[in-house]
Amino acid sequence: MSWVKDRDPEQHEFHQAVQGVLDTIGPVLERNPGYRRLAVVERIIEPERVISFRVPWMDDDGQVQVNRGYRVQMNSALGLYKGGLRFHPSVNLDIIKFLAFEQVFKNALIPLSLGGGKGGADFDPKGKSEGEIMRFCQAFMAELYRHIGPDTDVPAGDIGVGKREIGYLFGMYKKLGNEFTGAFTGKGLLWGGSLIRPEAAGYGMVYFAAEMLATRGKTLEGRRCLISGAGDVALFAAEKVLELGGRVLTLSDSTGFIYDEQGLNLDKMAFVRELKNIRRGRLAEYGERYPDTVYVPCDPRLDYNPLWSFPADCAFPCATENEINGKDAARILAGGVDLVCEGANMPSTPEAVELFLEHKIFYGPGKAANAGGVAVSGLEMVQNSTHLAWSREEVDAKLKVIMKFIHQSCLDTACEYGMPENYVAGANISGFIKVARAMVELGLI
Ligand code: NDP
Ligand code: 2IT
Repeated sequence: MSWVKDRDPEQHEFHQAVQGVLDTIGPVLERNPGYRRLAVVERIIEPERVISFRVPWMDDDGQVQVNRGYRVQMNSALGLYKGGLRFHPSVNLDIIKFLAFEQVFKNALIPLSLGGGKGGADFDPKGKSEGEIMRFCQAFMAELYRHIGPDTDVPAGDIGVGKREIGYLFGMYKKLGNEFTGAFTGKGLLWGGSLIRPEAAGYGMVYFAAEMLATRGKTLEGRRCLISGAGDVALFAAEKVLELGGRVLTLSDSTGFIYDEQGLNLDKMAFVRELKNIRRGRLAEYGERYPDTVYVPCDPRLDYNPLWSFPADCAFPCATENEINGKDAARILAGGVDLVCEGANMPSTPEAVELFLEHKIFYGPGKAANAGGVAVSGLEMVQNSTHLAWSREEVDAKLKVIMKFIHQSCLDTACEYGMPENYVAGANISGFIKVARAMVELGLI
């Protein structure tokens, strides 16, 4: 870690992600002493390639704006670079490196051969016109197109990049290359997308939670669930929780959260979808539409998020990194939660993770629990390369099988390495072993 920190002292999220993995892979290094001489760990930590570029574009007033774009091609030992693009003002090299690092291990857990990468820009899509979004996406792709391709690097969405942005990005890629290839996933259904891709991370996360509960003969039926976020991952997770008989009490966006003691139902979900996806509004409107609910605006003076303080059985963080700190974790436990499953990437701080592990609750780390998104991206690539389009039922059935497989490998690996039911160790060790073995077999490249 001191080597990692000395090289890039400012990259705190990246350090956190690396530390999380290093904390658990000691037993693998003991069993494979040769990995030290081959510097396998150092090579996994160092990105294969970092691309950083200028994105100049013109806003609606004719003013030229300049943003920064990134693609971190982290590791291609298992396959082409695969991972999403994030457009958010907080994006910097640190954030993209942490996400790319997590993606390598996540992709290694799914039963498809995919390497890992991540990209994005410090562009804020909020408040931008349709024309500005399109011009930004085109300007971003004017550079990124030369670094990606269906056999090299296949991006997808993440925060701030949904079907609309992927449309403009893919459209520009197609024009520049004069080729219609599967160089993106999360595409629209008319132009090569897969059914269930938008749902996949949220549905898959809930399937993972159901698998964890099933190990002790439990189900989601009647369970009170706290969910953060109101994007694709959160809303499809909420939909699946409802389908499996659970109760959804909360949702949040970047301005605040709602607590609905009666629980959301399909009508309320339809309202939120229209509000967030079509009108791109704020959850405060939910509080106005359903007066029996509580809307709590974000309070930057608080060092905890009151969303996590309500009595509940499950917590599903689906918004962003480090959204659950040690204080939140203590409140989650005090409220009776016995299952935390992560839709977001690295949403729990190290202090929170430590508390969850210490209390031996069900804890599904993001790199295992939210892998359904990239897994269905992989299925989209299979459909593209065979020119087939599978039905909803077919894709959903495959997603379920994949989540069951990931859950079982985490469980088996954790057991094999003497840490039964520790999904953090299970996920990190399973992913690490697969990538490390491939790197050794491919030689020093
Ligand atoms: P979206 O952009 O669709 O939604 C993100 C949601 O989180 C929005 O409700 C947003 O609020 C809120 N949010 C974002 N940043 C912050 C912040 N800094 N503070 C508070 N709230 C915030 O993204 P996704 O649903 O796709 O992604 C959510 C998480 O899931 C991310 O961690 C992502 O990396 C991860 N993930 C995504 C996958 C995918 O395929 N999309 C797959 C696996 C994981 P607002 O509505 O105000 O913008
Ligand atoms: O974090 C993630 O796994 C994603 N944003 C999805 C990546 C993908 O390539 O589908």
